[in-house]
Amino acid sequence: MADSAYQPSEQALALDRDCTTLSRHVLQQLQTASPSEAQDLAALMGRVGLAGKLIARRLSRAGLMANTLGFTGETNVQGEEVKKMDLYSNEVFISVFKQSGLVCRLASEEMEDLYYIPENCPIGRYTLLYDPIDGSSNVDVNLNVGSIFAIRQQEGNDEAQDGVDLLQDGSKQIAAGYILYGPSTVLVYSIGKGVHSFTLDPSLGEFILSEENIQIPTHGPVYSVNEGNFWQWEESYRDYVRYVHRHEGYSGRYSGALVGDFHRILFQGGVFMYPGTVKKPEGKLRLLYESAPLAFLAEQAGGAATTGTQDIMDFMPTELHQRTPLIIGSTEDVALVTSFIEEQKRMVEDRAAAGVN
Ligand code: P6P
Repeated sequence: MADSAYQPSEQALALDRDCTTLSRHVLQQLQTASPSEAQDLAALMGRVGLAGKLIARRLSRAGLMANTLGFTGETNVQGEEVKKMDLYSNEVFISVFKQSGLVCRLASEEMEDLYYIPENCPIGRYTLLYDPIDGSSNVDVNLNVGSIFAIRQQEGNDEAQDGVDLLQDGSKQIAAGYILYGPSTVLVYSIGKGVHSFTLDPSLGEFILSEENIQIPTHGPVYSVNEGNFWQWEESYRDYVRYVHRHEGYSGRYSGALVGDFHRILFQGGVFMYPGTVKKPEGKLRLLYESAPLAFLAEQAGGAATTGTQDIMDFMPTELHQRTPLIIGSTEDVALVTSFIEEQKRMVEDRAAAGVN
């Protein structure tokens, strides 16, 4: 009888996929790593998934629950009005990672200082940096929001509790990703071995693998920027927007939530940018828990991320809530934006050389 190799049925393949949970996927990628490192990262990613499920559950019923929509009346370290979902989501991450046993410190957009979990610190060598709800102004109008996270190894014992070891470039991130709360809840992450997405199956209560090794197209039609700031930008950014206005094949898409805008570009290509403005010359977005995690993903997916003059992944922060301008997405589209920046720089240098002010 011919030796017919076993051909799994469609059903068997579907079941295999349903069994590829987040923690399982991390372990599969870390087969050559030390068992303890693999187990730690699998556990940490499982915890990120739990935080996402808790936040998704609250968001799905936000309009029906007291104390969920609207503002708390407080202002955070960013000088922004705190929304009730910001506070709730921040507390979700604190509770979830307290019980992780692995994370000693939390750095959050919503907390001025580092949050220490003493019971974890003797053993826990990890720091979680996160924006618990990115784009929270969208919550009250039921539009997409996200959580952004990065995981770094603690270096030294941080006796002064000032987290100086966190003020390092993006290469120190050992994992990064985001959770997008949209029509479905999607978790996208990388541990430096490609970018992968998982979709929350509410009937299972599990994030199930939906896309592996995502690659950003080298060019795409989307440009994503708040054109309401047009007159606050440097001329080079205005020149770029004039270019896309005058050329076929570009579409403006801007949701007011970085995670959703980046997610679209991750799959369809294009560029997102938040340049410095007159009010915020250093930009609005925070490096350690917004731009750097997404830059990690972008580079893992074959894309690019820059401040306009320096790769985001190389930028050395001087403070925990460091802001930078952000241009991120397809390599060709990011390069087109930076070509206008370089052209402007050349013009200024030429005028200076000619003694023209
Ligand atoms: P603007 C949300 O507040 C956020 O941090 C990002 O999610 C988003 O891309 C940006 O700010 C929106 O800022 O100034 O365009 O409203």
